[in-house]
Amino acid sequence: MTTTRTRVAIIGAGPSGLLLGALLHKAGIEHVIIDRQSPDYVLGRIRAGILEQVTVDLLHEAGVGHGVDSDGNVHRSIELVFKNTRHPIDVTGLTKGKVVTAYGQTELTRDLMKHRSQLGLPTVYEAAEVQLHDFDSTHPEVTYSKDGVSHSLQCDFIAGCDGFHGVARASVPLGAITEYEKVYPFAWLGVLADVPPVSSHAIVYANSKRGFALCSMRSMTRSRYYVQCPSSDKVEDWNDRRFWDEIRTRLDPELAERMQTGPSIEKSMTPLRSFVAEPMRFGHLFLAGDAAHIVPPTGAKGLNLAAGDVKYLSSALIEHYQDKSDAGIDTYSQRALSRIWRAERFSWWLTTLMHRFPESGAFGQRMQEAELDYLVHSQALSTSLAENYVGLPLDFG
Ligand code: FAS
Ligand code: PHB
Repeated sequence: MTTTRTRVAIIGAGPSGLLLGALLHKAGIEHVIIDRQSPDYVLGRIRAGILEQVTVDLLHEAGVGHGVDSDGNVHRSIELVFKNTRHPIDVTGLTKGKVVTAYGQTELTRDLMKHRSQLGLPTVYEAAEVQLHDFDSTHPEVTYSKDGVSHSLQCDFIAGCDGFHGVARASVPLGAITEYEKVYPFAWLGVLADVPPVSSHAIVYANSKRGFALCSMRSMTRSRYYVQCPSSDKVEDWNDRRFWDEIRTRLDPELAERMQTGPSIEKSMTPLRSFVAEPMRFGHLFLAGDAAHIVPPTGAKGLNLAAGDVKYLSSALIEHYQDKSDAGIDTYSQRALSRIWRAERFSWWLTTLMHRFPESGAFGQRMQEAELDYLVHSQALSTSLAENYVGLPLDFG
């Protein structure tokens, strides 16, 4: 067993762990990132596509803003489709100038990985048997094995940035954690294709009798599309032809006509759930990102919530080491959870509004259409949608 020591052990090299590492490095705080997968595996997971300004600002603060600046697509509106008609929502006008940026999580993660590699920061990929020890004491420890050699990493703090299926939350004694969960009765089938996006200035969200559809992008030549499908469906149930035919039935005629189709380069099924674990701190262990919460991707909040957690946690750790104050550490969980629950509400509300719920029948469809009709004609409700979509400020009341 080789024993090393650092200040902060970060479990997980996804967006949360990498962004936390970049911010701690900038503040001169020693840390090590440990992930059980390889970099290629992490990059191979196609996920989020829309960044709030809070997230873009954090990338700049971490010194990793060049990619989103050069290749991100700024969006000032979204479009809602219902009853075969498309309605623009002027997100920027309704929020006094705020925008979102279309920039893939894969590209963001690659930027963070490259930054980390150029700095030569300690990152252990393909670590096995990662275990957390004594995080309720002042001398927590992470053990793992790598290429058959056992390692012990002694540290001051552990950041559990290891996602929904990670080891950090699972290491917390059952009595110390409360979990809130809602599983939705459907999934999203996602397709990536090298065809020009049907809408390059606005994400399109469609409510139709056949189910939800979403039109997004990764660049001007690469599109990201989703359709709601039964939870029991498998990726192999959907060949490209079936996907392209189906998504066009869910859009308005003009958009369906305009959509360019082509071979999928990635196809994946995402189950939808809302999940929050409380609290997010256990002694010297902190949870951040998907390790602590999951939202249905409808509201494009997952990655952005993770960025918010990392901002709160990095500030708290920097304050601990630089100002010898634990005020940030002591309020981390409560501050993060306040913003998380607001995003959980928004993601649940938009998912409930836009998706087909078989059990709610024709009346349920009419209620959704009536609420959408009210929304697109109401300054108040469209402003509420817009201010949540661009992301609530980190210091929101
Ligand atoms: P991640 O899950 O990204 O990263 C966790 C890391 O921890 C992984 O690299 C993993 O290998 C590692 N790890 C896990 N267990 C470990 C262990 N025991 N030891 C060491 N390392 C371990 N969000 C959106 O906004 N829009 C979307 O469209 C969207 N689509 C999604 C689709 C899917 C299938 C999933 C799962 C999520 C999606 N999300 C989406 C949410 C997603 O973007 C997350 O919010 C984001 O990945 C959160 O980043 P992390 O917290 O870093 O967690
Ligand atoms: C995506 O581009 O993957 C994306 C965009 C907006 C969403 C969800 C996913 O609401």
